[in-house]
Order: sequence, then structure tokens, then C-alpha cells
Amino acid sequence: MEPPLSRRRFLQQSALAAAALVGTSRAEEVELPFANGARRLVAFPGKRPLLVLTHRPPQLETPFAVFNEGLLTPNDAFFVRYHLSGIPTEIDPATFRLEVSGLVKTPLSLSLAELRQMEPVEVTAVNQCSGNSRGYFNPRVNGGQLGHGAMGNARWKGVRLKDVLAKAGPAEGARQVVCNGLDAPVVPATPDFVKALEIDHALDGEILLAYEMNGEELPWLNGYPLRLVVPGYFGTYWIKHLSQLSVVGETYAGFWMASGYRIPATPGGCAEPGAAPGKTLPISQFKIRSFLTSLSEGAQVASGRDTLLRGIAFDSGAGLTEVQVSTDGGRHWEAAALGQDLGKYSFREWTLPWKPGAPGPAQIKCRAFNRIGETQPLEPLWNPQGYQRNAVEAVNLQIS
Ligand SMILES: Nc1nc2c(c(=O)[nH]1)N[C@H]1C(S)=C(S)[C@@H](COP(=O)(O)O)O[C@H]1N2
Ligand SMILES: [Mo]
Repeated sequence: MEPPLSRRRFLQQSALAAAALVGTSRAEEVELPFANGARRLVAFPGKRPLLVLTHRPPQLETPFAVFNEGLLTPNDAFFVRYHLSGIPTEIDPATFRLEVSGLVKTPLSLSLAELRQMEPVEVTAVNQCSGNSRGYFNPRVNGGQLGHGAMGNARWKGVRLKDVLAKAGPAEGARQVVCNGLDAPVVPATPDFVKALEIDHALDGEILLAYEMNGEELPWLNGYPLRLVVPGYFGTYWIKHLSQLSVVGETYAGFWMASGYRIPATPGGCAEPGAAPGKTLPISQFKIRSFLTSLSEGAQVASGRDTLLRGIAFDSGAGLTEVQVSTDGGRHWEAAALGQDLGKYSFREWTLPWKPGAPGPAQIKCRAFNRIGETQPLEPLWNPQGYQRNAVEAVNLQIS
């Protein structure tokens, strides 16, 4: 371990070149279950081999089996999403500053040491990309063809955004907080990745500026040295390498708010394939989801042998009430047992004992329910960007 206040460097060129080389020669491959689903497993700096969607910028997906190993996703297995190839490659934690400006009484320039002196807070929360599971959309849509691995659950430690904003003192007329990180476009035509939070949301005390993840400093590719954690909200708001907060008096109109990451303003955020685009809204909170993790597509199970089905569920923080499981493709449903509660924004484990019947094919499905009456649709909803899939997923097994 380097001392905490020395310069940190991400050996991008050499490491990415090495990764690319591995990618073309001996890397393992996995096949996601949709067209063009072949993915190389490549280890980027600080990461174990993950499914590569793109090298530059790094877009890496977690192998699904990791979700069966524990409720917290290990840092070296946590997915990675960037939009811009200009990711920071060198950051000096001694000179790094978070600037807070705009409609505030006292503009701030905070060092990491100053942030660490503020009251620390921890939350266990799922980070999930809006496009998680996009590869399953039918009709297919543009964008990264992700399996179910663009999500992860971690214990985040940092300071409340609310406390940082209170130090600056939002002025009259404050409407949004505009958030930017150290990454930048490589050509001026590409809009910088900047997101905005409504002021009430920013001040509700739930959002963190995190400097630790699962008890360690943030991995480089997950936003070292500081990132936003926006519990219950899609990953697009979880700005990495966070360096600027600006309080504004209007609705911020940057590309990634006004054009990107928007969903149809319809119930469920869905649309008919081919329909003319209508009114849209910025994507916001997760839809409720659940997955079987203990058995994967095509697995063999023994007829008559006691088997424990296990999986995970999560929602946007409303509170899970039940997970139901079907072992006959959706005809009958049974309530699973819910595991330890790590907090309302965390993955929750579910288990159900099962004795597979006569040899032949079997299909397992699961669906979660929460306190506000949300559940998962049996048939997938569609939208043109391939966002927020939460349909009941089916896993086909062979009983032998
Ligand atoms: N600075 C910066 N932060 C970012 C992004 C980005 O491109 N740049 N992508 C966002 C998106 S869309 C997602 S899904 C999450 C992914 O977080 P992770 O890479 O730590 O898994 O980061 C968010 N924060
Ligand atoms: Mo994302």
C-alpha cells in the first residue's frame, strides 16, 4: 500500500495495451444469451477479469456468478461504466479539490483531508446502470448490449452531500446541483459528462460523496478519490472522480440531462416499438428487480435431490416485502425466505428449498414485491433506449 497522501497513477497506456493484447490472444470468453453476445474476460488495473464491452473508454460488466458469492460485490469485480475516453490517469490526493460554486453564499474548495474531517456516514446501496440487461431487449435497441452484470452492491462511506452544501449555504433561488467529474471528452464535439440533481433531492440527506467502498478507498475505475452515491437512483447520477458541484437557479440543459438518459413520460416509462417519440423525463429511480443466482441457464439438477434456490432482489428503497419463486415456468408461485436486511438500498438475499421433480426441462422464475405495491412485469416493457428492464427473468434448467 502506498501512503495515503502520495500521488496516484492509473497506468492506463501500458495496462490497457496489455489488456488489449490479452483480449486478442488468450483471454477467456463468455457468451451472453443474445445475438453478438460473445465477450472477452479481461483484467483491467485493480480489477479481476470482467466482461469487456469497450476498452476505450472502459466499459466492463461483472460476471453474473459473482452475485451468488455474497451480498456485497467485491471491489475488483464491480462493473465499470464510462462515457468519455478522457478518463483521469493521474490524481494527486494532496492537491485534489472538490469545488462548490454557483448560487451559494460561500464558494468552497475542499481537500480530501477536509472532507474526511466531516461526519462520516455509511450506506449499503446498489449501483445499477440504466442500461443493465439492455441486450435482452426485443426488438433490439442501440447502446451497450449488456447482460445482467451492470450492477453491484457495496458499502459506501463518505460525507453527506447535504452537509457539504450546508457549508456553502445554497442561496435564494437554488434549483439544481450540477455535478461534474475529472473525466473529459477527447474531442470538443463530445459533450462532457455532467449530471444535475434537483435541490430537494440533493438536500435530503441520503446522497453521499463517497471516498470508500467496502472498507477500502474507491477503486480507480469506480471513481477514485470521490464519487456520488445516489441511493435508489440509476448509476448515471453517481458521478465518479467528482470535482465540481455547482448550484444553479434553472433546470440544467447539458446533453446528458436534456437529451441523454431520458425515458418516455408514460406509466412504466415504456413505449411501443416504432411509435413516434413523445414527451420524455430524466431517468430517476430503480424499478424493482429480482434474480436467481444459484443456478445459471442450462444447469443440470438431480431429480429428487434437495436443492436450495438462492437469489437477490432490490428496489429503489421503498422496502421489499416478498419474493415469490416459480419452479414450473410461472404456473405456481411460492414465497421465498428473505435473508439479512443490510438496509433498504441493498441487495436482499432470498432462498427457497426445492426438490426437482421428474427428469426433463424446468424453468425457474422469481418476482419481488415491495411496500408500495410495485412488482415485476411478467412480460418485458420496451423503450427505445433499452433502459430500466425489470421483467421477471426465466432460467431454464435440465432435471436429470
Ligand atoms: N465521471 C463519470 N462518472 C460517471 C460516469 C461517467 O461516464 N463519468 N458514468 C455514470 C454511469 S452511466 C454509471 S452506470 C455509473 C457506473 O459506475 P461504476 O463505473 O463505478 O460502476 O457511473 C456514473 N458516473
Ligand atoms: Mo449507466
